[in-house]
Amino acid sequence: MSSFAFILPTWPVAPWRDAMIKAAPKLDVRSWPDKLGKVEDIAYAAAWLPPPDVLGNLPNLKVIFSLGAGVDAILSDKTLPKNIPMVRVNDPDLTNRMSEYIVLHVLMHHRQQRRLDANQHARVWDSFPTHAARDMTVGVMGLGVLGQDAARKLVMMGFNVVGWSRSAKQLENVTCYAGTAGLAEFLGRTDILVCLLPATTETDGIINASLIRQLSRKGPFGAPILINAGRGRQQVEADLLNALDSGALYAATLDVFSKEPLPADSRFWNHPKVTITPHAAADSEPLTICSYVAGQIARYEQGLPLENLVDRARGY
Ligand code: NDP
Ligand code: OXD
Repeated sequence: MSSFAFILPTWPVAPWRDAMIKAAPKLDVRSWPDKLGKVEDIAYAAAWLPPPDVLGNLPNLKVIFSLGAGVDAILSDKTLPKNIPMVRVNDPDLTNRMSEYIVLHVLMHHRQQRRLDANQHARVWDSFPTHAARDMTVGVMGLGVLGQDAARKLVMMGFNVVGWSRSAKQLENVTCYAGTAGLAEFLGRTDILVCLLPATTETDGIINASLIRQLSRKGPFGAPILINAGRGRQQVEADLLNALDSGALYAATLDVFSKEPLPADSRFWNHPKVTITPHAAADSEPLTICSYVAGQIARYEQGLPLENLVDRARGY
């Protein structure tokens, strides 16, 4: 019988074991570090933030599963065995959760909910003017599984939506830009920048002072807004803080940070223009994700191609 192992140093493993046993009752489910058994037995491993060396020490591993959509943490393991296929999560449940988050935070900024909250606390009845969604252009960086779904839902809400990706895309009612050649025009139209890019060497530090300078200042608030639910590595945090302090950025919602958990002494915590969420934009729900993983294992054992394979050379 094939054995399967979870490697989840930062998550409680019990709900995942229970879910996997439910999703694949015939699978021998183990977990690192204490319930791994003989390393030779493990054919399948599912990981989130695995420590280096663990995957590399499973000599008979056939498939690696990332329990998240992003695979940067697994790929950063220098001891990762080469030539073993890696499957990442692409599931409607996770996609819907991310789109809820993006729509929620675009609307929060657009309708100035934080100003309303502050007014309520101060018992101030201030019915200030608002503007239409069509007056706001949301630019989605990363038009993959998550970016495309968020873009479609923002279009449904009435926003102008533009998008940017590595290769050219066609999306109904979304003006799409691609590559370095398309970046400046994309940024120049963007009032609210949504980042749903993977963390790769090409996207590291992409949200920096130069990028912020290129964003539109013609929107309703006269300065752009940032929503980053991609990865913390993509933002130069000193540049973000400077831009927020100077007014070059009107506000930001940040779900991801260069160091997670965000250190208690970070200036982001109590910055008046910043909304923080703890890398929780789109949770991986154990039973949903385990059913997806079990489905991929069944495909593999029937000789069918695995789906949502990571392109290691590309980095996502
Ligand atoms: P996909 O691989 O489906 O999409 C990635 C998109 O980014 C693609 O459109 C790709 O372009 C584009 N892209 C990659 N590199 C570049 C580049 N150098 N320049 C321009 N565009 C680029 O990923 P998902 O949509 O599933 O997920 C995106 C990311 O979201 C994950 O990698 C993860 O970091 C983050 N995430 C965060 C979560 C959270 O809770 N905060 C939860 C889940 C994911 P192309 O289409 O041409 O390949
Ligand atoms: C991620 C995820 O990649 O939670 O961040 O799926």
